[in-house]
Amino acid sequence: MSTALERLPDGPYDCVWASPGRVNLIGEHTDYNDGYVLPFALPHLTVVGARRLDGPRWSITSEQTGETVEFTAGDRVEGWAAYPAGIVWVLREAGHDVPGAALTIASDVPFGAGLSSSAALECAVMACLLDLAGLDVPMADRPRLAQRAENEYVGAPTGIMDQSASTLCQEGHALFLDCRSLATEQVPFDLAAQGLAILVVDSKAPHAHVSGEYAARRRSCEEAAKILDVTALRDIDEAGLDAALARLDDEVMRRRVRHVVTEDQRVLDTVDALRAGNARAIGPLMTASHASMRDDYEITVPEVDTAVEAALAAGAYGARMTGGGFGGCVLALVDAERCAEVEAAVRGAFADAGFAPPDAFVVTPAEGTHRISR
Ligand code: GAF
Repeated sequence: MSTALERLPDGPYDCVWASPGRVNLIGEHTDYNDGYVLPFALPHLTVVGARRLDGPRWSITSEQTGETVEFTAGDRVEGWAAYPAGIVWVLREAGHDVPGAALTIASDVPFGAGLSSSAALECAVMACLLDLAGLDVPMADRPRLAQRAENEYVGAPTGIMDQSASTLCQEGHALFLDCRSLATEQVPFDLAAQGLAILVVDSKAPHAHVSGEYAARRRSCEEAAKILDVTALRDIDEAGLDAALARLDDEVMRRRVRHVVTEDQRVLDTVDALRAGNARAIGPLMTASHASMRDDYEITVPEVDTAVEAALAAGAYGARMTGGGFGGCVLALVDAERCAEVEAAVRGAFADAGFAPPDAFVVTPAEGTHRISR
């Protein structure tokens, strides 16, 4: 199968940039609570070729659909092209003189699978526009800009994890990000050295009401933080959890808070295990994270629960849904030589349950946003 880079139509381009999708190893719905996340970049890339145009006008062409969307400054763009248009908007808002450009996009990041295809698109477009403009905006400052584009232009109230992962991840590492200070640590994540692998199962579950449910979870956390008189749920640790829960009347809100507080601790414990070179130890943390998303945060669906259960029954050390939820992908930590067996078990369980067949692939941590010379 050809890669996105191979499918990118021949230029000429003034520059070509690539940004990856991501999986989150652990730390779900913690980013907008000022908490901790631990994503790594996928080898799946969104590649953008850019050619400078005269005047403040932009055209975006998708290699996949052949569709071209054109806009000028101040236009309101909808649909998939809202992501690149949002980047033009946010860079101009930040006072940058964004040159007109024709952008051509090819992508290997599965769309709608919870693997951050939108962040990959945003980050690669931003890299192209900054390159064309000759602007040296540090990589560390770019996720905030891309998140603002997604929040304020596209209108999705997401946190900062996906744009940070797509921009800052390094090959062979998971990115430990403190979403309050934005401090980062590249945590070595070389599973092959320990005979292990991460199997990704794309459940293909149809997403329904995702954005409304995401916004509702976020609102509930913010309301809880207000009641508890803290800036964000990050300010509550496990030692203070019971006392915090006792101050909340609403049972649903109590469960949301318990997920966020315990999930932050699981990220810290996962990072400790990886720093100690003990990747197997993260398995139970992954599985506990899944249970918390299923029972307390209520963001899983039968397909992902089935994938997790089948992977564990087939001998995975741990398994969990990754990403925003209501479908999407599951990660399973498995012995490298048992990937095919675990995959077959998940496929069997899906067939038994009458679900559409899932996709499955093994991933290793890849590079964040980078320039392509061609
Ligand atoms: C989505 C969001 F975009 C992220 O910011 C994050 O909240 C994630 O869901 C859940 O951890 O990917």
